[in-house]
Amino acid sequence: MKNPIPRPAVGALLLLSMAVSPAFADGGGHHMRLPRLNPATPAALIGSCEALAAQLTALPNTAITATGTVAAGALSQAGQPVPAHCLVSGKMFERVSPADGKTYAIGFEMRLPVAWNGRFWHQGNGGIDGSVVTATGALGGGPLTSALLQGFAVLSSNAGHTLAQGGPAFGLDPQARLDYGYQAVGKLTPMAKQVIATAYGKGPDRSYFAGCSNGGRHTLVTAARYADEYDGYLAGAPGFNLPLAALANIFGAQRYATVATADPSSPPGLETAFTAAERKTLAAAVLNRCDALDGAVDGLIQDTRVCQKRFDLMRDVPTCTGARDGTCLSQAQKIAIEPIFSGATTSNGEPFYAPFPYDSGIGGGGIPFWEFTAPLALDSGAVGVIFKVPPSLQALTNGPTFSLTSNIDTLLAELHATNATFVESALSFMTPPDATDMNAVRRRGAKIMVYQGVSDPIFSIADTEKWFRGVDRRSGNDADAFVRLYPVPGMGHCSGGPTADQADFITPLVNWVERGQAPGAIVATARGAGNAGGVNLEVPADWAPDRTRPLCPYPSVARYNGRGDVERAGSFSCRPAGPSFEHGHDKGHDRH
Ligand SMILES: [Ca+2]
Repeated sequence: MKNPIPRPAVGALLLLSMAVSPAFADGGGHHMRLPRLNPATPAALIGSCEALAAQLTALPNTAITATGTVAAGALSQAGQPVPAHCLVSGKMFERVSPADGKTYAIGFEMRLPVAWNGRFWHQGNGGIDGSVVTATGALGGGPLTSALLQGFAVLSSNAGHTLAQGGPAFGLDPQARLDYGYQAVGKLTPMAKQVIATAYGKGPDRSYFAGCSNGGRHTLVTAARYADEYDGYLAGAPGFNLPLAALANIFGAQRYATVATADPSSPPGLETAFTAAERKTLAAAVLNRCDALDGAVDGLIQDTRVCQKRFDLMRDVPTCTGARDGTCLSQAQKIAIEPIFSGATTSNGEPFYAPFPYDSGIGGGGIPFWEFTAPLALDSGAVGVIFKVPPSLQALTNGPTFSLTSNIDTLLAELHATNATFVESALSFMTPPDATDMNAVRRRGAKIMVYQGVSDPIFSIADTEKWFRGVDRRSGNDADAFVRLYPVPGMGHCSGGPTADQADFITPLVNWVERGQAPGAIVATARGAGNAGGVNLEVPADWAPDRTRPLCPYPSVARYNGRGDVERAGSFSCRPAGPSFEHGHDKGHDRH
């Protein structure tokens, strides 16, 4: 159902070719066939891994520090042994910072399968980077597969700094900020392709970029900045507005602090504002109002956008008449919490980040970290030291005080600011330069797949949906030809929550890029007891442990067919959704 909508001039031909043909219209309204990219072809590693080091001495600005063979089965993923590969470690652009005297470099590793599938996979990592995470190309909770398992050559990097040198303190060095934002990717990409060409006798036939959270941000930033270099993008929970989302999380902490019953600056003080029992009470109230909208009372809300119209925090959650006991929210709590969901604003009511939808995962186990710990321990350092101009040393030495007492309007202005030292603002170096203009990706014949938890508490699915609609507009209503967004009901940030979150996005992406097979619904499995990829303890006890659901491409949603086993994806179909989230819940968040 997500094939291109037939257009009159080419309708009949299009219908015949829909199964294999990606699209026909460009953004200017001209009908044109988007390029079809040829499938990658396999190759084998030439010679020994150990001998490779001697062949890589002439790489510009690069030092290879180690190469070594990793035997088959030394790593495992998704319960499967990873095939034999060559591990190449190195660093690029090593330098001493004039700002802080520390040594910086873009550290990386590449894992090159002996039996290679002809493809390059650039793994974007999460958080504030700073670690060379093992280059397996795995995504999501309990992944079914990984890029390395499938035979990709995989690159992972620290994006230009090491956490061991002081966490967010790298933000004091202007170049380290830019490398983290986008420049490390720009420097690593040609190096990695050259390593691959040396190792296999040919460069990658097809190149992919993927990651979740900040890795999803890297993915969409790369799509915007380096569209000539990649053919496929897989973005999980893309924090493409990361500086604004981080500030929105600080805004949330300041709201929670108004109703905390213990010192909000030290754990678990902030959480006393909205306890685990109270979050479960809210989730139950949302389910009570919205679970049946999709035809199945099953603990999942597929019709997120209609739910936002139906659910009312003030009306649908009991208001405490006496002391708080977990089964109600006080009027003061409701007033404190509502703006966190309706979307962070400046002091005069101007929205600066998206609203967050009410969903079944609000009571999930990953929520308190993002809502109560992160604003004081992560967002403080990110906003205060890495993003804003000028940086604030208080954010390094006392994150809680920084986040709980800083003026939101001032911080927002500082995310946009530059000075003589920091010549690029956070909103420039961290975000895609023009996020909804993905036409260079489209014209190349490349494809973008995005997935995100509806209950993600740090990057809002509403922000990503708005991005998708923007991409659609900017491409002449042609987003279907090259972008898919898969909301995952109940899922928190990247994985987990009361949800079915185990799915393979890699295979459908490759099939779309290289075979023109546009993806429709993707089946996701709940990771209940016995799951080989890693059990998710939040799968409700009354679900089949291996419950399956179709993940439906936005804007369609999964609806129960009215018959068939409610535990099986086959009993659901992707259907048009109700009115959009914003149309039904319009509080002015769609401003540009
Ligand atoms: Ca339901």
